[in-house]
Amino acid sequence: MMKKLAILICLALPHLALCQIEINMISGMDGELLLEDGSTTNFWGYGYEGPGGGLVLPAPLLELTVGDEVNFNFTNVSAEAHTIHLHGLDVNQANDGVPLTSFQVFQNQSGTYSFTATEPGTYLYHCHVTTTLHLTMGMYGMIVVHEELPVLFSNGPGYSDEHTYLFSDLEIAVNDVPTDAYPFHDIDPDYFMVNGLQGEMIAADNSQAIMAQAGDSIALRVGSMAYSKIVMHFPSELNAVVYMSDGRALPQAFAATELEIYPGERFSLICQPQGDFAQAIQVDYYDMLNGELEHSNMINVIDLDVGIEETNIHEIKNFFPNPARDVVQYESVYDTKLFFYSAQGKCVYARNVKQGANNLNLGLLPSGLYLAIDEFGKSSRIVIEK
Ligand SMILES: [Cu+2]
Repeated sequence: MMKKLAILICLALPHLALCQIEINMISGMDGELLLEDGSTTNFWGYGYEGPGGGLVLPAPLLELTVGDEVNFNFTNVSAEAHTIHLHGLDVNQANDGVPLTSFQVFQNQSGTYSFTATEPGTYLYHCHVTTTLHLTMGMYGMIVVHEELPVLFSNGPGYSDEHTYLFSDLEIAVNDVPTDAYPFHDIDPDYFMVNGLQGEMIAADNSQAIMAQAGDSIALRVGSMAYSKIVMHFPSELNAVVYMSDGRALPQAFAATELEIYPGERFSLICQPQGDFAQAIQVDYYDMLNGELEHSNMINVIDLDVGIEETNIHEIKNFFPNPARDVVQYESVYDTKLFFYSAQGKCVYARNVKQGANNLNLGLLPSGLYLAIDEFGKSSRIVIEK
């Protein structure tokens, strides 16, 4: 994977490449976050300097390799002081971004956090000034420290592909008018995100989907900066095994169909999909105070071997009319979400459906053959003819 915009100076030694990494970011308070309903709200965050840079939520994913010597430079272009806390990384106190023991960076000043990436794993970074407010405003990102080889850790399991999912949430009233400092439990989130995207925006962004063939080994790096408790639900066909927690290998790896992630936690997993795995990973967000389910998001899992022409899985439901031009009726035996895949295997559209008859307007899809798969892996074909 690319280390975007990082400047690398590598010294090739007989068995080891030591890299000096310079990361240059800005922190700011004038971000604009697009929400699922098309509206926007304010966010504060980090981003790369220069052309193509600017504030993003979450902050840029940092990919390092064990042994990298890192200078994480940032310039604060906003009115309030900020820091970068390297959450979980083995750094010394002077470089960990906690204001009292490290340093803050004030308006139009720059600072550098220096550390060596000693342990492979999944980490986070975030601002540690008035933490509850600056976090919920969006000042967080993920750091992955890779081994030289594509393995989770030395003598650990290997993988052929890798996905990162950072879960977070926000309370719209706070982001719209960020005036106060809050105790942690006063944040009552009402927008719930996967990599900064909500709801149908996740399915619409094909890069969020896991695409695999049976037998592949796919690494998942997951972490939470949410104020909610996260529960991931893995279809059993994914054969998800949790190998690492909070930047260390677990003494005993464990198979998971459910994984709870509390605020600040990270896990590294390997999935080895088999059978009818073209489903979705459900991500539930629970209120930390009363335990109520607040929201669910879906991460698509696509079987690259299921060509639309040859699919024969569970043709249990049908569209009427079929072929259709725009509005079709779809009968569902349960409440679920339908993901529409083009003949190229790309998820192009997603819609919630209720138990019973649903009228769906598919008029925005170009003419062609589509495979509609629900959250339980049941599929139907629909032809759109304009
Ligand atoms: Cu801050």
